[in-house]
Amino acid sequence: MKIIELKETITASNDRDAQELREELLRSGTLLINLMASPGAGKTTLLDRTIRDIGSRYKIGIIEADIDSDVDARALSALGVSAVQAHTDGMCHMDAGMTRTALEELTYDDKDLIFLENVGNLICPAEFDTGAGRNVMILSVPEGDDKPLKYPLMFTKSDVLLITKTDAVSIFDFDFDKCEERVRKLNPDILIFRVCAKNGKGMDAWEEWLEEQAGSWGK
Ligand SMILES: Nc1nc2c(ncn2[C@@H]2O[C@H](COP(=O)(O)OP(=O)(O)OP(=O)(O)O)[C@@H](O)[C@H]2O)c(=O)[nH]1
Ligand SMILES: [Mg+2]
Repeated sequence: MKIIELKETITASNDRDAQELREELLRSGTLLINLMASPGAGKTTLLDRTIRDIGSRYKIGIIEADIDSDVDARALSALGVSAVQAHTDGMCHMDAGMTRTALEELTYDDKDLIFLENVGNLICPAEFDTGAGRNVMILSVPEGDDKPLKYPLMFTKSDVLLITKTDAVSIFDFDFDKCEERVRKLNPDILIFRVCAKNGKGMDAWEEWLEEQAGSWGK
C-alpha cells in the first residue's frame, strides 16, 4: 500500500507560490508584513496605533483575514487606509494563493506597506508561507510566558516578536526574561519588542524597525 503525504505536497506547492509572490512584491517595492497571533492578542489594536503613529508617511494597505465578519477591516479603514476583508470560510490560516487574491483586490503595486492580519491562532498560520517579506508575531501578557514551549513553530518562523499588553503584567505574573530566553532558544535571530498598544509604551522601537524595513525593501 502506497502512502501519499498530502500535507507535504500542499506546503511544497504553497512555498513555491509564496516565493514567487515575495519576488513580485520586492520588484514593486511593497513590503508585506504577516502579523500572526492568538485571537484577541491585540493585532488590530497594534495596527491601529502603528498606523496613527507612522501612517502619514506611507501608502498603507490592510488585509484582514477572518473566518467571518468585517469588524477589524471597518475599524482600520476608518483611519483612511485601504483595507480588504478576506473571509477564509472556516480555514484557520492564509496561504500564498489566498494572500495573492486579497492583494490583487487591494492593489499592491501602489502601496509601500501592507499588513496582513492573519487568522487568530498560534498553530496553522505558522505552517503556511504567505509570501510576506517579514513575519511578525504577537504574544500578549495574559496568554502567559510558557507559550514558546507549547507553540514553538510560530516563534521559529517569526522575524519579530511583539510582547504586548505589558500594562497588564502585574495581574498576570508574566516573566519577560524567562519568556525571552525560551524564545531565543528556538530562534536566536528573532527581535523582541515589549509594547503596550493601549498607552503607546515601547511602540517607538517597533515602529523604528518597521520604518527601516520599509525603507530598504526592494531598494
Ligand atoms: N490592556 C491592554 N489591552 C489591550 C492592548 N492591546 C489590545 N488590548 C485589548 O485586547 C482586546 C483584543 O484586542 P484586538 O486588537 O481586537 O485583538 P485581535 O488580536 O485583533 O483580535 P482578533 O482579531 O479577534 O483575533 C481588546 O479589548 C483590546 O482593547 C494592550 O496593549 N493593553
Ligand atoms: Mg483583530
